[in-house]
Amino acid sequence: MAEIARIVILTGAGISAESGIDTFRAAGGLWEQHRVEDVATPEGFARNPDLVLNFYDMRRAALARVAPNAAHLALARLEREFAGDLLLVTQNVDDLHERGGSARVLHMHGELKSALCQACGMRSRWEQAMIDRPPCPVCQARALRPDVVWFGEMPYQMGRIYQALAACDLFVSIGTSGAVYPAAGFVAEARDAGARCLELNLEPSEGSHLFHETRLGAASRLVPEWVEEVLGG
Ligand code: BJW
Repeated sequence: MAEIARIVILTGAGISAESGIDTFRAAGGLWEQHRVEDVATPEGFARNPDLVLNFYDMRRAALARVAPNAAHLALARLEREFAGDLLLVTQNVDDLHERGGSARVLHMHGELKSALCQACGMRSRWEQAMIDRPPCPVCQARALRPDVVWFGEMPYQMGRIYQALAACDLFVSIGTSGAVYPAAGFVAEARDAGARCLELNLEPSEGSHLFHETRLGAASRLVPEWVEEVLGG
């Protein structure tokens, strides 16, 4: 592992599953409990804002009842101790990477603890509920929405992510089904750019054949083992 200088890591809902946060596509997961088109599209929000605000208010409040697991902690250790470049990109809207100690996390699908003002466009740190239409801290308009990326919307910081994928030696995908683009396409980008691609997942993702290696198991075991390998040389 000594020759690895630039790593890009992509995490998905699977890394937070053992902390008690539901994944999306598993049996009993979030998309079995709620219709995607109702709660995760701009059209669904326009049709029934109360339903959508309530869905995200509940999930934001639930963060207080969960804690980072060994996989989040291991990635924070990697950030502290790895001498090369590391970009941690998460599709997750929870804050478990930060609470596990990661200081530099790119939330490409937004964050539960952030509000996006539809009037002024500003993003503000947000901890409370939105159901009562609180005013935007910047412009005072009662036009806040959850700062999450819904289907049909552009994920955050794509330029920076593609730049890092084009330059990395190692791409590691952790706990994501590979069902949602553009994140599902990152492995092909990295592979085409010459990076080694490693998947750590409970079950093979949809793009599993594109990885040079897939390790199957729980993130809380696989991620600390892999971090130890990288740091141990
Ligand atoms: C464990 C485990 C354990 C369990 N240990 N592992 C082709 C190209 C480009 C776009 C499209 C395309 N075709 C269609 C599109 C459009 C669309 C899309 O992808 N649709 C698909 C359904 C086909 N994409 C979009 O609209 C995106 N925007 C966009 O494309 O803009 C244009 C653009 C084009 C080109 C370049 C750039 C931009 C936006 C997508 C937004 C997704 N939003 C959501 C909701 C966010 C808010 C919220 O949380 O409510 O994001 S959907 C949902 O899915 C959420 C997740 O981040 C995302 C991914 O889910 P994830 O994390 O993979 O979870 P699961 O449940 O699917 O999988 C869990 C995995 O964990 C499984 O593999 C388990 O095995 C594993 N696991 N326990 C380890 N203990």
